[in-house]
Amino acid sequence: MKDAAPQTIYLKDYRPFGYHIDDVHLTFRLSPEATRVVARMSVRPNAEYPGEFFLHGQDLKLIWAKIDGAEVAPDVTDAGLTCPVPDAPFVWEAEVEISPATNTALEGLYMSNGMYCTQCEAEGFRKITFYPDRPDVMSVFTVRIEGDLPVLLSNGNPVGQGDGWAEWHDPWPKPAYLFALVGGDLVAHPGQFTTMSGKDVALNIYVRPGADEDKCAFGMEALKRSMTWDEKVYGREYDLDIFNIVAVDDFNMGAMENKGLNIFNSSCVLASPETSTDANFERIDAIIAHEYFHNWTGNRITCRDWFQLCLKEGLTVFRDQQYTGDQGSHAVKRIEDAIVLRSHQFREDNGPLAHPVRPESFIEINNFYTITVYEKGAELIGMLKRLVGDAAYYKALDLYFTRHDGQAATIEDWLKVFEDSTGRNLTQFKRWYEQAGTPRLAVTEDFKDGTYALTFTQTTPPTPGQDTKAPQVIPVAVGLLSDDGTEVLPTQVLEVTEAEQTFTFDGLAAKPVPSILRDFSAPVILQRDQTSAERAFLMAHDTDPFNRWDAGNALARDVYRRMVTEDAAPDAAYLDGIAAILRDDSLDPAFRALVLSLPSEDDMAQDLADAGHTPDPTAIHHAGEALRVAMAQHLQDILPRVRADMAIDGPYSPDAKSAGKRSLGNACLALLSRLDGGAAAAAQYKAADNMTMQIAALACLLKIGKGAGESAAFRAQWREDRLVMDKWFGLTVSSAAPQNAAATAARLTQEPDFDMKNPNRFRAVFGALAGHSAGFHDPSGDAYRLLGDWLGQLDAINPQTTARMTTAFATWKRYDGDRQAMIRAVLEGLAATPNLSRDTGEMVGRMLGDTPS
Ligand code: B3K
Ligand code: ZN
Repeated sequence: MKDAAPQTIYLKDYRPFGYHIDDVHLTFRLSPEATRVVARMSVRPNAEYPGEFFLHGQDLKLIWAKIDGAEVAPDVTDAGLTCPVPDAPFVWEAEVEISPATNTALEGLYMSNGMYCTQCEAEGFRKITFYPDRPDVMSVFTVRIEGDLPVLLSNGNPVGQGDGWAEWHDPWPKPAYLFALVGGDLVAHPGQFTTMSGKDVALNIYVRPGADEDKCAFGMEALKRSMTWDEKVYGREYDLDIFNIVAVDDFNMGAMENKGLNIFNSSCVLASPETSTDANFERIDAIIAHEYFHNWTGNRITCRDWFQLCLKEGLTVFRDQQYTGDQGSHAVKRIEDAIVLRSHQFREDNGPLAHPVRPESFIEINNFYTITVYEKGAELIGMLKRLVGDAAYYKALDLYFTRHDGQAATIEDWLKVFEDSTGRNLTQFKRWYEQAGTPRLAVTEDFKDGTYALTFTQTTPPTPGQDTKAPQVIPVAVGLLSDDGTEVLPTQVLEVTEAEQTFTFDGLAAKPVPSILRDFSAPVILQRDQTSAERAFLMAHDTDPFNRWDAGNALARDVYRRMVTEDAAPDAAYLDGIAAILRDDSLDPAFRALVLSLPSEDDMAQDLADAGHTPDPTAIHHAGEALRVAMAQHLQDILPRVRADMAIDGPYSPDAKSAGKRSLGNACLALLSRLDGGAAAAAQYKAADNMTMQIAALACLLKIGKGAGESAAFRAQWREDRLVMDKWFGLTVSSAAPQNAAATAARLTQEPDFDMKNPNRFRAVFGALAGHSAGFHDPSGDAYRLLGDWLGQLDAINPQTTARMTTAFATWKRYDGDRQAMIRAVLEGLAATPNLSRDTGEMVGRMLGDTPS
């Protein structure tokens, strides 16, 4: 049943629920198309906030309902039910019927390859039973599952099992969004962990029997590393006897932190050297850590309402970033995170989908699981830590865990903890949560009589619903260098709080070279007139690795931009700068690989738009290719030597050091392929004994228009491995020539193993198309229409994935009139789709500018 006219929900309208649910007993009788769910809960009126007894419920067939054992006839709508209830504690019971097998939205209880599984965050529990499906209603769950399946799992600890049934009890009160159930023919990869206070925890990763069984070892090690790390760094111990992870093929996102029963997209947990790349290993490690860390930041302390989503997500992302940094290099991790933030979050901030880290309204909350809430949310935690210092940060976190354990908290609670434990006033800092958009921080310098001055001016452009912005507190880490590269002033954090503010440094013998926004200390755009010579100097000498990389990146952007707009030849300062870095064997290979990488084509489109040009994706693509050829020629004497130095003897290991070497070796290979017609890549493809080396070689070949034979061989070799095939589908689209990208994607949808119901496969093809800037924006408009058609079809099957993928169009206003007209037609066509979901309707409306956000 479709909803009535979509309603906007506002933060300002928050009201607590009128009842407490002290405990819940659920009984599931599993059956693909007619699962019965009996719920029994102890209800108590909330004396402080009396209200109507409304239980959410969606797509449920009510069989019966009882209050204190007597049957009642509630008033049921397509959003839930209301019922007259006693003004005293009572027992509510209801039985409903649901159909997991036909639930293609993958929200609530559904089936994936014969396995029952659930996804309840944000509002999926209401598709399982009638319940106050809101995060501030926390209760103790006991679950009985009946079904003829070898493995039946739910949250908490197992309390009993027999032939065809199992019972679970979770002692920790939790909101319904953390409920989970799994039933299927599964095998466990077991593990064990002893916590810091000596408690034994049984660990399991469950997969379907067969090939996946060999792909669990890395995930298990990652889980143990995460458990140890959270004890060591945050003093947080696990709190149940068992921790289960289940791999599921059909999943709308990466993974889900259900209490004691994490459910993972199989692409985010299964790994083997032959089938997974270094990037896969690093991502799996980070996601396992992220979901595990949610046990404290999300589960023990949850969110009062969905507007507070960043409370758990920003903090948990920050924690997983710290963890990944600890596994390898903090500098490299910081650069990688900044690349993602600038490319995707700044892009979101720049368009019609911009919203604050804590939004104030939404139509469909699933549309707000965004990079702004997650990654910018994490940046806010990082800024707070930088402002108060490490020791004060961990002290505040201890207070947060003590004060709010077992609660559903708010951003106000979070900031109050910091205010109380540090004495700092965070009123201005809170604007970071409330104001959307990326602040621009312009800086000018002055030097006179031994005094050096830096003047900062901050402005944030208007975003939907927010025309004016107040100044924010921006921690700017600054160091000063002398002209021989030695540090005159080590890093200090300046706190920019005014619209315009000057900081002075006295007693300097000569005008220094400033290194500003070290370690990317705030998610802002630094605007500064800087010569190529100064950038090249910083690229060679900055003692802050982030800014050293960033100086090279800024040079690359200049060079690239001028190649597009002026047909200029690449600047020698840039080419000499990267040559010097590449040659410097004292530098971390992963860092050198990052210095060799260019801004993406989409980054350049944004860069050009910011500079007042209308970007032409085709011209950007050709300039990028020409720049790579120029780089290859300039570096041709060094590339083979460095690549050879990066060779690794012995068996594959995904550790950060080895991965860094492969990353640099493959960056060299990509450039070399522009010179040798692909000979080295073809040889590497043949010799490869792990996926990182194999797929990098294939990508190099396809990029230069070769590799048809290798691609076919790859397809044949890995046809049965769905995760490797997702890579092949994606790479085939992303390496197509721009004018063939849409046709390539269309052709792939005809392959027998293309399955639009599987989000991984759909994203492999269409995510790659949307990410292929020149192909997606090909002047024919074919890619726009192809994606629009497929999203129109997918919406009826899976609204969440559809809505998310509409963001491919979010930058449409950057482009020329023809492209805009074609995209508008696609968006309007989607908006007019009969029975369009609330999810997609909201996204399309915001992009067309119809819905205020
Ligand atoms: N909390 C989940 C995301 C839920 C998304 C709902 N549409 C995964 C995570 O952030 O860890
Ligand atoms: Zn999360």
